[in-house]
Amino acid sequence: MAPNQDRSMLAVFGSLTAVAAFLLAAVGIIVVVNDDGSSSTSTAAAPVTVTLTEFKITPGTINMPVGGSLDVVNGGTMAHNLTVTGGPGTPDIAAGKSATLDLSKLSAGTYEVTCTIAGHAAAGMKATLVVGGSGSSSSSGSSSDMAMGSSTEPDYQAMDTAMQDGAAAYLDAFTKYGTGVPTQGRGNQLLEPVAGADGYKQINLTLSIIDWEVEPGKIVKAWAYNDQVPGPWIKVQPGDKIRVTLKNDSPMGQDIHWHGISTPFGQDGVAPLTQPMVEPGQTYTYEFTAPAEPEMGMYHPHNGGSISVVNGAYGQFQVGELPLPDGKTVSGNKLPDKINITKEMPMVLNDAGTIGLSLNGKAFPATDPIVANPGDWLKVTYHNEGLTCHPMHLHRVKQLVIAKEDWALDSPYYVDTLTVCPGERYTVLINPTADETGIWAWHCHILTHAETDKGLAYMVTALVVPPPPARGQSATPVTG
Ligand SMILES: [Cu+2]
Repeated sequence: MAPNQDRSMLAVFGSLTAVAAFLLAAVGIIVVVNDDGSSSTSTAAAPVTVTLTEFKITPGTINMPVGGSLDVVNGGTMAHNLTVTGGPGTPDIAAGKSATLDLSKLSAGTYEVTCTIAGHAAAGMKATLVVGGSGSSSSSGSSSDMAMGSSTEPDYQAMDTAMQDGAAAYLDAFTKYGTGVPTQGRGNQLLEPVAGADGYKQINLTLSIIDWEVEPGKIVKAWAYNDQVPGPWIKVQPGDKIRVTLKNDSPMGQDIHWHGISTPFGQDGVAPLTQPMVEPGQTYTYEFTAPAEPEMGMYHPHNGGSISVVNGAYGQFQVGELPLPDGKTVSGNKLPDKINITKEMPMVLNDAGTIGLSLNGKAFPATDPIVANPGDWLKVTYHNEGLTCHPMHLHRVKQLVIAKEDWALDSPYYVDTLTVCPGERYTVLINPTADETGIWAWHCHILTHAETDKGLAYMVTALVVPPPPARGQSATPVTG
């Protein structure tokens, strides 16, 4: 990674567009190689191929003749199935595998097809199946996702314009407000309870379905603790006596699991295994003593989590502060004898449900940039509350991984990309230097988690190290 201070965010955005253009060019042509080695363009109709990915069924409208079958390919990274609502379906298909779905018994008509694995249809895995319609081959329906294939030539210039407009709006909002493009609602509000007369620190959590603005103008039904996505960032100290009162204002049975936090069995929050179900309208109280050593956990429902968690019911639960690698040497770099953290924050990843691909409950351009001055020590804990892994890439400024979940690493290590899978937490330190000023893109490197044909999107934020230098002009356009 060569230092390249001229590379501003917009230049980076431009290169992402080029990647997108390449992907589009790559999927526009379908060539069938015949047995004799010759090739021809495909015109055959059956069986029709359907591709499953996170979280989309392609094409969005599947046209199939009466008596036909579907070739269902799992092109994603986790198991999926394809099921006609009220009708036949495939078994769960492992990533990279395929299955044939015999639909010869279906009469002409229009059907809904989904992946029936919990949460996947809600996350977008729904499509329309037209049997015996006028179309003899499949065509792309509602899909606007650039990597998903389209029979028409994409408008690359419109994509470039959208990319630049979106990035400009983000930078403009940051200049004006110090935030992403403003939206209603803010998650991760710090909740540091104080002990009452009986020595307990009381925490009140109400779970309900609220309107949540994920990105400007996009309001979804979120399952939220105390009207926040993520829910309040709860911070207590080792050995604290904790009392949490849960009020269930949601429509299904609840519990709270303290993921990664050492609690007695009866407080683990797994109904009906460790406690009775907290029915809608009911209140339930947890009481436990926080562990004696620091732990970095999260809290979320266990019962019905495939619905409520991806829809926003999650938060950081922190016991004390994990130890820092004071004075250690990492890859030849001696760390200070006393590291002073200037700012700490959770970064909660999600990719499904009503919230969808997001960082801390917001999608770009509503994601707030994170500011760190040269010499600052920023401490960020990633939590993955979604359904798939995310390689989180920060440009130029390295991330020092100091802890995996509750355990400080004996040998911390530097990364520029850190993959965080469901249920995992990693804590990283970020310490920009004076020659690392800039507005650095910070995003999931699964490109369709960071961009659409409308420009940057979803799991993208920025690390701002003031003062950002002027935007570079190092790339000379070549014509002819
Ligand atoms: Cu991702």
